[in-house]
Amino acid sequence: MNDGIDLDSQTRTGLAEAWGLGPHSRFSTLGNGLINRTLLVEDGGRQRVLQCLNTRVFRDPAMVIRNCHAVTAHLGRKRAAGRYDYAVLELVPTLAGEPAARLADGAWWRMYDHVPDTRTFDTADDPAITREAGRGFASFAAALADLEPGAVGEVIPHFHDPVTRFASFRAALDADRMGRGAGARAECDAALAFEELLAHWRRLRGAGLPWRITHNDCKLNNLLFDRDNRAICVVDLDTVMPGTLLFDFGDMARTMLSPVPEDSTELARVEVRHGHFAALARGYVEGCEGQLTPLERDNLVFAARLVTGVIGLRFLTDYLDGDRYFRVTRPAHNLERARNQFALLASLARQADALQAMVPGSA
Ligand code: GN1
Ligand code: MG
Repeated sequence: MNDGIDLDSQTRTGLAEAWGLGPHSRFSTLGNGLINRTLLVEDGGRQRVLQCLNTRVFRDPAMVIRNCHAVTAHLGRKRAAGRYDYAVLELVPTLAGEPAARLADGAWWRMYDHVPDTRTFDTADDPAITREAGRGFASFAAALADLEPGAVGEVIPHFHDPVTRFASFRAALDADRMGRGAGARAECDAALAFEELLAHWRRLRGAGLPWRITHNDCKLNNLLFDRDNRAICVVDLDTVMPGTLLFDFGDMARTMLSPVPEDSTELARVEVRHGHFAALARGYVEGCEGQLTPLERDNLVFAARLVTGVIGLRFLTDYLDGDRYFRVTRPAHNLERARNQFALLASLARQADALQAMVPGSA
């Protein structure tokens, strides 16, 4: 098989045996996730998505698979009953009837049906896309509101927890194991300033911020669109676990409000676009179908700041640590990502009040 993809023959054989793939199946790379490896496999005219779970990040792969199964089954039932308007990812069981395959080298793989005729965006050019995305991700979380809480476990403890992420950054800066701290002085100073957001976060937790089942990776490119730019299907369900809607809204904001992607070095262009914020807030509030509480609604801009800052901290921490977590394609990639996110954080901070006033129903 010569499909130009770097996949060793043992893995090809293992996948073919697990799912009964034909000898002429072709593999290609799909998407641009920073953690898992995703492939498209074409087998006799059928397209499927294969994904290898990064088990350094997802320490309990069986829990990830169980969560995905619980979520897709729940959404599938809702869709069948006409209560969920979006397509639902379908896990394709192995020939042995398992939801995932564990190959001889220990790697965990699972297969999804490919949703045809769809595309993704890394940035939103048109506010109509931003509004669609806000509504799509909100509908996803709203549809999970009646999923039994115990059905979904915490796959990565403290994943978005800003207190833990800040502490990890401080530890990486103190250790400075690669000697990169001095060259990242300005970014480290921006990261240290993030601490001022923690007091408000603690207040929100104390004020009863609702804990729900959330997606936790609501980047714009985790939503499939059709050719008419309608949102079709939420993907990348690995981090679905207990959290707050603020985590989801924050990730949407950080990937839709700026005109350039999270690793762009064109910092002068990193600026919140008001039209996109208004579209996002509107789509999001619509998609939540009344489930958003006043406390959540009044903290949507705070959410954008919090998550943008947390992701900036994570990129910078990984840079200081020697790029061991996020996939990088150039030496200072994580530092550039951090710089970009801190520029966006500064823009959000400057405009916070004006933006929050655009949220429908905001106090
Ligand atoms: C990772 O793998 P991907 O690209 O979907 C990360 C997210 C970050 C994102 C930054 C499990 O998501 O939290 O926001 O990179 N996922 C995990 O692009 O850490
Ligand atoms: Mg992801």
